[in-house]
Order: sequence, then C-alpha cells, then structure tokens
Amino acid sequence: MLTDTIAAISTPPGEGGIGIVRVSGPLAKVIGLSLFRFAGREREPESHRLYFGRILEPRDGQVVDEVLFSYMKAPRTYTREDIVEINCHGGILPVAKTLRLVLSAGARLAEPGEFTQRAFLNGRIDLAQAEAVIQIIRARTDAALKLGAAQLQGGLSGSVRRLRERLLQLLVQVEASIDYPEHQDVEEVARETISRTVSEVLDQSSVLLRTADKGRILREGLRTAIVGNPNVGKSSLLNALLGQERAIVTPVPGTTRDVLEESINLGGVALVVLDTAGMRETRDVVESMGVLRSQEALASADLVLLVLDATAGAGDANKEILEKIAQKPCVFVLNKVDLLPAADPVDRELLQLAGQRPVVPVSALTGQGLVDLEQAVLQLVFGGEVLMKEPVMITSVRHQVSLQQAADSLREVQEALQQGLPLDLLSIDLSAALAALGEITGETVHDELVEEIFRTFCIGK
Ligand SMILES: Nc1nc2c(ncn2[C@@H]2O[C@H](COP(=O)(O)OP(=O)(O)OP(=O)(O)O)[C@@H](O)[C@H]2O)c(=O)[nH]1
Ligand SMILES: [Mg+2]
Repeated sequence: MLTDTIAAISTPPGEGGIGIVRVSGPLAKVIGLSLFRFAGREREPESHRLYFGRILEPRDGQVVDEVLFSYMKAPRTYTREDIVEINCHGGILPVAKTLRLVLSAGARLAEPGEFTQRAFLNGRIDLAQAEAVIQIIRARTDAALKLGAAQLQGGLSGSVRRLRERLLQLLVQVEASIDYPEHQDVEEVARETISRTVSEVLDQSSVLLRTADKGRILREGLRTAIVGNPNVGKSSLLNALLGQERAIVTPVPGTTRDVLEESINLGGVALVVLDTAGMRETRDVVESMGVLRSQEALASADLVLLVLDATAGAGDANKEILEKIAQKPCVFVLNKVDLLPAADPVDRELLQLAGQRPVVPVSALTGQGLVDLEQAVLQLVFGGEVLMKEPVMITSVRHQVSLQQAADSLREVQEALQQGLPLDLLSIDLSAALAALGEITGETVHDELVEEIFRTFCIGK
C-alpha cells in the first residue's frame, strides 16, 4: 500500500517568483508542521488555506525562508492523500534546502509523475485522464491544450467506459446462457443480442478510431518534410516559416547536410518541420549521408512540402522524389517567384505533374505566398477545419492500439457468430475486447505499463 510520504520540488528548476515543495502522504502534515512556524497565532492549519510564516532549520532554529504554507486534507486533494505545499521564494537554494529538510523529516523523494500516479492508484482519475495531465503540460497549441483538457474532464474515459459496460452486460448474458444449454430458445435470443450489440459497439469504436490520426497530429504536431533538389530554397523556406535564420542558406548547392527539426505553430496546428539535404547523386561522403537522411525524413513525414525552383519549371521535378511522395499528402511549393515577371502563369506541365495536389507559388525571400501555403496545408490536412467537431478524440497511439485490438476481437465474435460456433468460444473474444478497452482507462493494465507511463512525466507532477 501507499503508506510512505513523498516529496518533490514541483516548480521548474532555476530562478522564478516562487518555488513550490509538494509533500503527499500520511505524514505530510506532521512533516510540514515540524518545519513551519506560523507568523500569526495559529497552531493548527485549516484545510485548503494559505498561511504566512517561516521555514526553520529544526537543529538550530535558523530561518531558511519566508513562505506561504498550505495543508490540504485528504481526500479533496490532487493525490487524494494529505498534501502540504510550501511556496518558497523561487531560487535554487531556498527551495532545495526546504526539500532537504522535508526529506530528513521523513519523506521520500518522489519519482517522476508519482503524484499523478497516486491520483490514479487512489482512484481519483483513470489512466487516460492521468495521461491527459502530461498532454496539457506539453501542449504547444490551443488545439492540443483543448484536447488535453477534454480528456482530463473524462471525455474519452466516458466513451470507453460506456462501450465496456455494454460488452460487460453482454458477457454476463452469454455466460448465463452457457449455463443453461438445454434451453435452445435462450441461446437463439442470446445470439441475436450479441450480434446487434457487437455491431453497435464496433460502429462506435470505428467513429473513435477515425479521429486518431487527426488527434495525434493535433497533439504531437504534423511531421512536415521539406524536400526537393539542391538549391531550390528549402532552408530559406524553413527560415521564412520560422521567422528566424535557423538554417544556413548559401548559393552553393548542397549546403544542408543534415536534417534540421523545428516546431512552428501554423494556424493553430503544431508543425514539426524537417529541413533536408537537397536530393541528388553525389560523391561527397557527407552529402550522400545527408541525402539518405532526407529519404528517411520523407518516409516518416505526415506531410511533404516539395520545393521547386519556379524559374526552372517542370524540369525541376525530381522523378525519384515524385515516386516517393505518391502516397503522401503533398504541397508543390514553387519557390523564387520573385524572380519571375509578376504576370507569368504557373507552368502547365508542372500543374499536370501536381495533379490533385495544390501548387502554391511563394518567395522565401520576400515572404510572398506564405499565407497561401499555410492555407493550403490546413486545407489538405484538415479540410480547412482545425476546430474539433468531434466531441471525443483519440490522441495517443497507446489508446489507438488498444481500441484497434478491441475492434479486432469484436470482429472475431461476429465471425464466430456467422459460423455458428458455440457461445463459450464467443465469450473468450468478448472478454478480450473488454480487456483491451480496459487498458485505455487502466482497469485492466499491467503494473509495468503504468510505471512506464508515469515515468515520462516530470518530477514533482
Ligand atoms: N530570389 C530568390 N532567391 C531565393 C529564394 N529562396 C532561396 N533563394 C536563394 O537560393 C539559394 C539557395 O537557398 P537555400 O535555402 O540554401 O536552398 P536549399 O534548397 O536549402 O539548398 P540545399 O541545402 O543546398 O539543398 C540561396 O542563395 C538563397 O538566397 C527566393 O524565394 N527568391
Ligand atoms: Mg538547405
């Protein structure tokens, strides 16, 4: 059981306005009060109130820092345990010293994510909600934050739980009819109910699963590879999108040798943009390694920005690259249009090559067309609609995999029904589907996985 008391610094290291030491567990209050002196006449803190006072070194009564002290009585707390928070002045020493005193008074240093893990283990939030906490902390865009907040409110958990409940009822029914095999009519009814319920649950799972790609992109960012021939202006485009001179730009073809990765916020969507080495045959060892990396970046990308030199026309389209991007969402970026006469139409042949894919003339040098590029990307990936219409979305690969497993098991059930297999065989697949759904909310999950999830958190959370 969770009988020990844990403590950690819950604010980021370094200088700041305040630094908070958080203590959670049965000894939190005793430990806190052994170090804290009220400035006023109080002797006992009321729950969920702030008190001004000092942290004293118990050995010699030396003042360590002036602080605000709060005691939050279980179970109305983050962890559902007693919690004490000490708001020190935000400097490395006062906070670290206060933590050290808390530890010598009997607390143990918390593991990363252990406060949230306790909230989960004590049943205040489920696993999907706990994962939402880290999602909120790491959110880089409004959309990602909104998704995290919705998941913390229990949106996804509720949907999954409703699916589980239906399957659970079904399983109870099936097991009951297995117990009375002599009633043929009972079995008939059971088969009908199973078939109907399973296909309804499958439908709902599919609706959820369809949100997964968009959900992941909104959370993690859209991996966007900028590719093309040498010297077409790929690095210049990265810099222009970023609004800062991040990549080296020179008139020498083969300038970029490595893949550069940068995050940008494009109309509310996080883009992880990869600038790559221009693709060409080369004898240069370093450059050819760069080209290999470009190909890897291309393979892993959700979206490709194929940069072409507008002054070169269709001749600049690299056959090899075109083959590789056939299966990916791709925007043809016609760069250096500032070098063309303003009225020049886009090369016919090039439009043909692009086919359905958008062709956007830009100039990385002057910034012309960058807004159109932004629009084209949003249109391509989200149909122009970044706002979430879906009430609940899948944002994590872990959830997606579990949901997929559940759906697979349910399809097995349908198969078995069609083949007229005995009910006890069906109940095995039904149970498997239930277990897979339970992994999302943490009802049926291995301890090691839980550990693994929380260890990705920050210390003090
Ligand atoms: N006129 C004009 N020049 C540009 C534009 N974009 C890039 N350039 C120039 O084209 C040259 C190559 O630009 P880079 O951004 O280094 O091209 P790259 O595709 O990254 O080249 P590699 O890394 O060698 O593959 C530089 O001299 C840039 O100043 C543009 O929109 N207009
Ligand atoms: Mg470059």
